[in-house]
Order: sequence, then structure tokens, then C-alpha cells
Amino acid sequence: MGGTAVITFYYGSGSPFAWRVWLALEHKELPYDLKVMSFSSGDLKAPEYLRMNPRGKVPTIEDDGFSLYESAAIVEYLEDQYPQSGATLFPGDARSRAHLRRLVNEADLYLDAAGRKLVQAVLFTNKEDWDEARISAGRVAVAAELSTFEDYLSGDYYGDELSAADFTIYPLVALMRRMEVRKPDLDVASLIGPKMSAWIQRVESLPFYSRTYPPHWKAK
Ligand SMILES: N[C@@H](CCC(=O)N[C@@H](CS)C(=O)NCC(=O)O)C(=O)O
Repeated sequence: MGGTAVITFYYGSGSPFAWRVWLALEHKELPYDLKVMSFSSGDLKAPEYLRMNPRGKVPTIEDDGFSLYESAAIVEYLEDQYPQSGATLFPGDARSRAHLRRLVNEADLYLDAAGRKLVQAVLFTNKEDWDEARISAGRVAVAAELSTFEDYLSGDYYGDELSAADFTIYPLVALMRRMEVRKPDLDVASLIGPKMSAWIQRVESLPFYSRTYPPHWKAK
């Protein structure tokens, strides 16, 4: 879009929230400058970062002097600020858009909460301290949410077309699947139904998808 300033995008590899924003920026064909922040080296707790985002998390964007954090708010902002750029993130009429926002909220409130249980129990716990009962409770929670989100799919995407809902849900599901690299017997794959499997393929076939793949996942 003529006159659009380059958006500075503070990103962290593997963060599903940062991934959502990356997919949204690509979908809207907005120019951005990717700043890959390290979780371990204190980048997110540096005073200059905390001035933009006092929670010290990714993602954050800075757009011509305006900084914003919280991925769902960022996605809404990109659509509101750049309605003419690229493709829309919230297609359809008021009811279709409300449906998409409901899905975004459900993903953030319930799908993420279930995933977090597994992330805490598997990724953020040393292998020697793994508590199989805790892990299995996390897997049960994930199974229930994946089943709900399987039922929600009736077409190619979560809404009538590709939208912010897909960009919100996909990274959360990808992180759940990714945990199998750490613990193969988690078998998250078997919790994913046929409609969601086909949808995953569809998202992964998007022309910009591979550009947004978490850099540190590429190694293994
Ligand atoms: N609700 C926030 C969540 C952001 C978040 O939890 N980011 C995590 C990575 S997935 C983070 O930066 N954690 C670093 C920390 O807490 O130190 C959003 O949607 O942007």
C-alpha cells in the first residue's frame, strides 16, 4: 500500500502468538522488519523492550511510532489500519466476522489453556522430572479441545474463507503437534480428526506459509 511505513515486528521463534501475527502480516501483504527476539538472552526483559511491552512477551509491533502488544489486538489493528492492503483478515458480513472473533476468543481461552497444560508438563519440565499423570491430564484436555475444533470445521477454513481464525488456531495446533518431537509417545497426531488434518494441509500449502515457519524448528 502506498505510503505504508515498514512495521517493526518483534517475534520469538516457536511462539504461537507471534506466528499468528506473522501469518496476518503476510496475508495482508504488509511490509515488515522482522526482529527475532531471544527468550533466553533477556531480550524481552531489556528496558527498551519493556517500554513497548511491559509484560516482556512476544509479539509486539511498532508502526510509525505506535506500539502494540497482544496478538489478537495486533491482528485487529492490522485490519483496521490497513483495510485496503492484501486480503482481509475478517471477511464477510457482521455475523460472519462475529463468528470469526468468537473462534479467536475460544482459541485463546480454551484451546490455548489446554495446550499450555501440555507445554508446561512436557516442554517446560526437564525430562527427568516428567510426571506422566500430569502429562496425561494435559493430553486429555488437548484431546477435548481438538475434538471441539474438529467439529467446528465444516468447509475449507474455520470461516467461509481464510481468516484471522485460521491464523489463530493453526499455530496453537502446530505447537501441540510439535511436542511429539520432544515426546514421541504423546501421539498428538491421533487426536487430530480428518477435517482438521485436511485443514492443516491447506494452511501449510499457503504460498507464504514456509516463510513463517519457526526458524528453530527447521533444525530438527
Ligand atoms: N496473550 C499474549 C501471549 C504472549 C505470550 O505468552 N508470549 C510468550 C511466548 S508464546 C512469551 O513471550 N513469553 C516470554 C516470557 O513470558 O518471558 C499474546 O497473545 O500476544
